[in-house]
Amino acid sequence: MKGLSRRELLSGGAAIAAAGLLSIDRPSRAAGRPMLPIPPELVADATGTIALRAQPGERQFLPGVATPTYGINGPFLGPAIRVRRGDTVSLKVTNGIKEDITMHWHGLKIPGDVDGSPYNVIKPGLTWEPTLNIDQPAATCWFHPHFYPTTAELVIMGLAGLFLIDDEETDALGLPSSWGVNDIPLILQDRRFNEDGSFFHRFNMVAITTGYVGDTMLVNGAHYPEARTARGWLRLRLLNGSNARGYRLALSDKRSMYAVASDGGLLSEPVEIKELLLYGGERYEVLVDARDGRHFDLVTRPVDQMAMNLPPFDGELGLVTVRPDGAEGAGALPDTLVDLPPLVSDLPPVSQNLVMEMRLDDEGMGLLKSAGLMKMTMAKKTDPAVVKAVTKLITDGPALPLEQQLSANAVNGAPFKFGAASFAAPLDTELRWLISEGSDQMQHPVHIHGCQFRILSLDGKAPPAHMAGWKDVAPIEKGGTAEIQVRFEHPASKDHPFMAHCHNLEHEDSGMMTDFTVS
Ligand SMILES: [Cu+2]
Repeated sequence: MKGLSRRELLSGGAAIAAAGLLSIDRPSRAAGRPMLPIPPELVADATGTIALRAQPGERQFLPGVATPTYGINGPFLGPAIRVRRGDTVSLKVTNGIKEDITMHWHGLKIPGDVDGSPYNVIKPGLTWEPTLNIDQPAATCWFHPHFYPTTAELVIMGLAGLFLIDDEETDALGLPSSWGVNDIPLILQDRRFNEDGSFFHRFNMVAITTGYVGDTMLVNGAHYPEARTARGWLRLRLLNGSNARGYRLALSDKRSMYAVASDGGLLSEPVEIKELLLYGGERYEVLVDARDGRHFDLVTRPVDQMAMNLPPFDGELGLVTVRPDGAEGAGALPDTLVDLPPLVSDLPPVSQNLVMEMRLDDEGMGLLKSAGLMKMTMAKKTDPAVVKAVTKLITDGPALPLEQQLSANAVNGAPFKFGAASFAAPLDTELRWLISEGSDQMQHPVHIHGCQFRILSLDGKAPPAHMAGWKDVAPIEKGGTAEIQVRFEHPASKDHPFMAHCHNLEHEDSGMMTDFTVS
């Protein structure tokens, strides 16, 4: 087994700490646990400009181990960009690392030429300056590179940040809004470390099948941190910024969460939930009643996703401890939120199918099966020998030749190809699209650029209430389907098309992506 266990890292850490090598960036600590890092808010300057710089860095995620990283305006992850509906902002994105990147504004309704797709390449040392007209409801969006085919690795290294949109309607609701005090961003990511402390990443047969399988959770770039918050109602802004892992989130003391917003903005009314499935790329805002001041953990429970129940994900796992022991914060749970436009009753028939397709999954699944993974999953009991064998496949399986990687997965019968402009969609028209998958049964959180859509049905049934608002990710799994109502309000040309792709970043980087024009 190549990867070090956490215990090995911890014991190794003691020796390195004793040697005095502690001058590197690390989340601040209280009583042995890191404090939850809060990404700094970044608003436009007096000229309407927001400057971002992707740069290399180093961070200590686990005691005594330095990990080379990328970050945006810092060593790991990025700031929380904050704009208002109606703003025009000029982004200046400088590439300070030694490889090509792009910067995609995930969830923003903007034209294809400023979208930051694989077509908006920023070469090392250069600056990209798109102007964004913000005209959509308040939402928790995010940004990350979308360079093909290295998005997965760039995100693992740390390039990602939040992109918050405010508007008057939301201001008037009196939601908890004190950043880092009772309005708490939580970026969930899993990682695995090599022996030298660097992030593990390898495009092998397991990666193109299951996507990245980490064994260490980071929240805002800290492992199992503690958040000291206000007492009262808390607003948790949840982002699944993981490459491939889905979460089954709950609170450790079984208290309720009240979903108030999905990917693209507020719901019509709060939805009480005890568990929240959070797929790759998705965001939800939930309110939690912490008026009692008692601490609790945000936990994830075992998910029904291939290879994602290896330890420590084989039981309930604490992600962050919330200690609401500060002064009483302002804000409460409203009875109602916003008037969502009703779904269109005379929607036309399906005009576009998006079929996620896996071409080497039999091979990948075969490897996992012979290592005993399916049997262990069915038995719902962790077997150390199987864990060891599967972990060896994850860490030691040989990297695929690039040509094989790029043809491993596909959408609508073809792996992604630059310049294909695979289909065209009409501007300003309500459309019905159908998202499905081939015979692979795997999980595909499908993301569509340039829009916020509504899920009409999941597997033929109405979506749960918390998924009935604005979405830009439609998760399908186990041969499932998602029917959506979508409208494009901005153009995308053949030179700068919109993308539709699986947000499992290893699937995306191995061809499960297509592009389309809007005019
Ligand atoms: Cu996928």
